[in-house]
Amino acid sequence: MAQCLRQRVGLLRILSGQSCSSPSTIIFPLQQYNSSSLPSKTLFSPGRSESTVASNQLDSLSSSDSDDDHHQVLDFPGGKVGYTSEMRFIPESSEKRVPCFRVLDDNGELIKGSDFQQVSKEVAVKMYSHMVTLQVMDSVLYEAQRQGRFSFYLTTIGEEAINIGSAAALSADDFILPQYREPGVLLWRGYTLQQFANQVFANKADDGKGRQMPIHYGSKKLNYITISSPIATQLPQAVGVAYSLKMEKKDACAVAYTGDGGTSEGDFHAALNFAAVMEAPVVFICRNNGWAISTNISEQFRSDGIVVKGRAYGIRSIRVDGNDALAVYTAVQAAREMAISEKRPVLVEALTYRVGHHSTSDDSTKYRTLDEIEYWKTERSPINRFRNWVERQGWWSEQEETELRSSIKKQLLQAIQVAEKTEKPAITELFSDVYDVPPSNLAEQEKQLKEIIQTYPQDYPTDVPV
Ligand SMILES: Cc1ncc(C[n+]2csc(CCOP(=O)(O)OP(=O)(O)O)c2C)c(N)n1
Ligand SMILES: [Mg+2]
Repeated sequence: MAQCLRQRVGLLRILSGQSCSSPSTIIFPLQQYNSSSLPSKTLFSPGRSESTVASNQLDSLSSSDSDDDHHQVLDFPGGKVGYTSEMRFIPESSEKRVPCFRVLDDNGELIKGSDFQQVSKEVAVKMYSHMVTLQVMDSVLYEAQRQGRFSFYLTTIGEEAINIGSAAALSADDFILPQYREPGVLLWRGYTLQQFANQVFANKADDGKGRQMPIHYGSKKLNYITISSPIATQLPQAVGVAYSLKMEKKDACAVAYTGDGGTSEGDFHAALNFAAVMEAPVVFICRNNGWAISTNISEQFRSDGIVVKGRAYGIRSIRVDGNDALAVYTAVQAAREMAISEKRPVLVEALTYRVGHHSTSDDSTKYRTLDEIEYWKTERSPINRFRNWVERQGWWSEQEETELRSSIKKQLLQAIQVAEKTEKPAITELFSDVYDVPPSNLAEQEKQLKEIIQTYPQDYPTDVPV
């Protein structure tokens, strides 16, 4: 077996993009050579990337423990490859699944010998408070939607550790390209509860001027690109953002979030390949929560999740326990550091579970059991786990918990009242901000819309100024 090489970043071990193979994942060309027998020159140019060309991987492998005597290599475009006379296919999957990086056990106890980035009391308490704020915001806004006060909502319940753990590991200069189940990242960056409420109520104070569906947040000030409904479009866009950051020599990266369902889109694959080839400083964070609405992951892919897809594209990758805030924080911090300093993409697969329904348009009990949901809500709660750890450090108490929850609830109820009372944007706002001078067809559409509203007022909301 070829020796398994691992990259180390601080204490954290990350799956190297190409060269680490477990006994059952045979990477066919890499097993059949011995570095001492490599020809000194290659006939083919290795291309631009010093870190990812195949010839470098061969050079960097110190020895092969194969008994195979075919220690010969051939030059091909892309670099030298060993050859074998034995016909062997790469197996479709390894026997062992890629392990999941974890720091805290289910009880919030630190696992001995864990590679983890220590956090200060201040950061830990801020992380915990934001996880709770997100949870309370979700429950209050979800209820408000069920009362019919606005049209749609989607919770992040069960994924608070991914949201807050990753947000805390990033810098404000990093650009976030979210899917939609990452409002915690925006919360961490300073988006206020009032701003969240204004968006879902689509009022005049909303940053998006009420043009988007609820939960499609965005903030130019906070480098949080507005959410797009079509799944995975943010992924290739993130590569472009990352590439421009690299060209401008910024000490920042792009961070793109996707769900497991997002990886079934062509855009995911285009983005990974594009990022690898362009050596773009982008961190892809995949929240693998088991479901894409009612489609289980078993119907989406047959690979060992998402993490192994990184290697297929030549991207360094790690699998992390998405319900462990400290593990997410540690891994994302290391991924960010590598992305920026080494100018390369990194993929983080965070395993988790979507505890809520997909959205208010879904009833998840139609396709999964209540017991399963309850188990993840209670036994595997990322909030309880992190709370146990923070309490063990002596940084949190029952009294602080009660005060925090009641204060956030009050702030939210107040924010909802204000948002609900605030006027809606005028209908003309639908047509502004795209063109300096609106073209004639758009001006015509605006005129027609106003006429239709005036003719059929009963079919249009009365609170939208025409
Ligand atoms: C291109 C496209 N196809 C389908 C949809 C409908 N849709 C919205 S969310 C979703 C599931 C996405 O699942 P996942 O990426 O796993 O995210 P999760 O909801 O689990 O966080 C689907 C299919 C869409 N918005 N865009
Ligand atoms: Mg999902």
